[in-house]
Amino acid sequence: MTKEITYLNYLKKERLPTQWCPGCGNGIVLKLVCLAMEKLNFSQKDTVIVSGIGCSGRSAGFFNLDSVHSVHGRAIPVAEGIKNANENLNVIVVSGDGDLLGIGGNHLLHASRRNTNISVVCIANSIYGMTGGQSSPTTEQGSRTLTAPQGSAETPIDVQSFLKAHHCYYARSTVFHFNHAEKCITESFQFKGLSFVEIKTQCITNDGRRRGFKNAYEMLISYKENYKINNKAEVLEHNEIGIIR
Ligand SMILES: Cc1ncc(C[n+]2csc(CCOP(=O)(O)OP(=O)(O)O)c2C)c(N)n1
Ligand SMILES: [Mg+2]
Repeated sequence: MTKEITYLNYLKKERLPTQWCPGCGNGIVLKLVCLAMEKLNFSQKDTVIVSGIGCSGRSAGFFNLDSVHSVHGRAIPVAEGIKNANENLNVIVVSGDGDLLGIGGNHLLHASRRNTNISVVCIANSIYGMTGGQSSPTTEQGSRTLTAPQGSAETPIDVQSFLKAHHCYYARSTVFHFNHAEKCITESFQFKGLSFVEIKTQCITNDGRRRGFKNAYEMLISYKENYKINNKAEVLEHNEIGIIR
């Protein structure tokens, strides 16, 4: 018997291709989220997507589900409100690193204390992509950005410790490690409590080109070279991807 729902059913096909730049990793993350929903047989009726503002914040508009394109930094409290109003819904946030960890960072911090049963997928492209490539909370130390032409002086934010302290789920992966990323997201959707999955992904237009990458493929390969999988870690090192248990 053929399955009724395939991952493509979770997308508004008439809105494809997306308006994102050629080489953008956001589409890979959309596919990962759809595959995880398909694997868990999420019904379209009972699933809601919430995004904030940014290139990645446009994600909500591509899902063939009830969705909210909310305010900058406020995707998590909007998602919590939806979940509190109807606990039977699968409530998923898909948004950017600047949105969730910069302007929205305080909401993540305090949502972790409530440990509401929502899933957050963070598209971590290490810059504010939409506004031209300013440093974001996930910018690597030494990385050149629009606002740090000599290289960022700061270390990237590490949210795993407070999420772990509040018994939330944290995983990190990259768009290069496609199967690993799918596993991280699928498990996060099954977790009863707040889950946060950080997916490292490339922005060739406003980040890669400034740092000397010729194309998005080169950026993808850099994830292969720079990140090692460790799914048994209690704490992920800077160069590790995995699931914290
Ligand atoms: C209150 C408010 N402040 C600032 C902005 C400008 N702004 C739009 S998108 C964005 C950054 C988004 O970065 P990120 O969440 O990393 O998304 P990306 O574009 O990188 O996918 C900013 C600062 C805004 N729209 N609203
Ligand atoms: Mg970003």
